[in-house]
Amino acid sequence: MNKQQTKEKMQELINKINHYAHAYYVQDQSIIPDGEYDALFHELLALEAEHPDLVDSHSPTKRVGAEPLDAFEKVEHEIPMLSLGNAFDAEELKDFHRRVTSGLEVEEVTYVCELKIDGLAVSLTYDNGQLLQGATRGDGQIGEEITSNLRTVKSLPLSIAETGRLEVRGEAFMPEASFEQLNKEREAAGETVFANPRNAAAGSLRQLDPKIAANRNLDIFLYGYGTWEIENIRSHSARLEKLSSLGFKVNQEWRKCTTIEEVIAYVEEWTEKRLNLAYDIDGIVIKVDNIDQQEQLGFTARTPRWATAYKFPAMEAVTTLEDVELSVGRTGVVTPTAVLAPVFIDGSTVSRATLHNADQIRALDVRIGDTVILKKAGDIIPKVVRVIEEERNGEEVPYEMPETCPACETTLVHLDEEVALRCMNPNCPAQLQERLIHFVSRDAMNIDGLGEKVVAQLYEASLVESMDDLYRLKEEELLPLERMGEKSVNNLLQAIEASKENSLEKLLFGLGIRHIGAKAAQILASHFETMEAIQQATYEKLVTVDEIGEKMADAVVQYFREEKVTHLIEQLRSLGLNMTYTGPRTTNEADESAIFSNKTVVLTGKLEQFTRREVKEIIESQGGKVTGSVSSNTDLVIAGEAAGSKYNAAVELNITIWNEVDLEAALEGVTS
Ligand code: 3BA
Repeated sequence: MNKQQTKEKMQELINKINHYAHAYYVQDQSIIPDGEYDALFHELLALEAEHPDLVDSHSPTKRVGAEPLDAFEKVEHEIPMLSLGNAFDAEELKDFHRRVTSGLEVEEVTYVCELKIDGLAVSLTYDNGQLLQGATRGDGQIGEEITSNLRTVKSLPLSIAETGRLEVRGEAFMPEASFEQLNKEREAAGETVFANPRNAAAGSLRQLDPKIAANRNLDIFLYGYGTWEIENIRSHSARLEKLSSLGFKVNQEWRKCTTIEEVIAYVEEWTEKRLNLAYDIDGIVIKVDNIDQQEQLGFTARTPRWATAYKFPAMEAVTTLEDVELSVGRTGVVTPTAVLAPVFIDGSTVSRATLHNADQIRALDVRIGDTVILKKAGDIIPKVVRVIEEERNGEEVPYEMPETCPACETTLVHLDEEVALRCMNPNCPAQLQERLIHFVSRDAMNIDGLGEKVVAQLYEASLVESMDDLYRLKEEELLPLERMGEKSVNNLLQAIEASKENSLEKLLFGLGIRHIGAKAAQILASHFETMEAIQQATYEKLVTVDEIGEKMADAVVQYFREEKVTHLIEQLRSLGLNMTYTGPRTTNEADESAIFSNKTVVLTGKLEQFTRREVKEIIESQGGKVTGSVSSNTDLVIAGEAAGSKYNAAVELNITIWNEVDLEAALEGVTS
């Protein structure tokens, strides 16, 4: 190859690598195997090593600059980076809307809603198609030049297909999983851990050696701009699309809203959905879409009048660990629970949190008396995430897990490789009670009036020990108990009686077979139809059932092999419990004749004839899927009394809406 050909070959490799990297890091799509990507990368590295004179400074191999810096330079932003005003509830969003409409002297205005990424605001300047400079926001006027650190962010293009000057702005952040991993490694290395992903991202970008940032798995979403000397586009939404098409990573959850009610619906939708995101967001940013209108509104001292930030209630709180309590689950697992000084967090007061197991207590090094950070995570159950060591005064007491069961004093053991400690006593009173509590719970036999307290009461009075005992309870045994009047006794006995008619899956789930949750129970019951068929099903037969895995099949076979189980089922049968499946017939999703075949349905408001659960069951049995919020993917909205924002959203998006009469008509002849 001559020089020209080598240069062309290198450019071709760069284009290919950039294309695949864009798919992988920006669009989250892996379009070639890792090995092939690595091969291209190494081919480029080799050519560059052979021809140092031909190396392009924006080559993807040049993300990590060579030398650590002594200090960061200060840089002045060409156009100041403003800050955002806040709104904390729907009323304040409506106030914002009133200010916008009256400022513009219009009735209606189009907004763009975006997720507010909880990271570090940065600015990136491109000229002549190349990334020239990256900087922190700083005080909005002057920031720090951190180009070599920002170049390491793999989703950020080093070159773009526009030659005009362009300054894009966005949020650098660390994904939740990378943060967890990083802290785990730091913990193991005896280093201090970061309090949250935001601090970890900021700490990484503040390093003078770019190799550190390069190893931190940072990411960036772009949402703003300063200097825009490329194609003149006059709406924010079209600019976001332009940034996407230039290869920038733009968060794709943004939505145009034409009323403030829609904005509020978006806020409510993400207040729930944010828990499932792979990164932290701390609110929603609402922006006037039209840029001429933005300019007309202008800004006050430091915040634009055309945008505001809705801030979510805090999900973290600081409190003290007062004690550790142990509970024994129905399978014998002993779980430590933190008893905390009550704190208000994300809408409720929290005074208990799970500590999972002894390993977790050791990993956190949490001691009684410690000041701790409490977090509401995706599963809504609060957990202790960190100890604030600086707050220790030396009087904190380390907690040791006991060696025996707190309920029956049997020696605790670790099964297989499990971290959990278990009590193996099958007659452990705590386990017996927990099994009963599970048996009567909503998704199992659903016996009203039989809560945790009543179960404990019945157990302590030696009236019930096993599930079948419940069906032998007599009025005269119950009446002498505390808080058991004639009326509550009657109600309770009636609820127990009524539960005998439950469809098989409820009983099956209630038995508490390992690995068999409510969903697996439903699948097994509808497939086998009778308890007998399930009792006799072989492992081979069980694993052929769709969605029943090996672990589940194994657990079912093992369970029904027990003589005690056979006896229990016999007892339940002779006491009159239904042992057949009477639920809806499951229809294949692909069955085109099913009423809701491949349809995404949203329920809103209250129906007269059906509970929400019933409607959901019917839709699912007829091939449909029920989701929580209305979007362009929704096929149908079923609206009852007092339908709210979802109804409005459906009208707005032109989605078919049914009322209860429509639903009944469609179900004619399908349900009993
Ligand atoms: N949009 C943060 N400011 C944002 C451009 C305005 C703005 C933000 C935003 C002022 C986010 C203040 C600092 C700043 C760029 C100024 C967002 C987010 N829009 N989606 C309206 O996701 N955190 N922050 N950043 N300019």
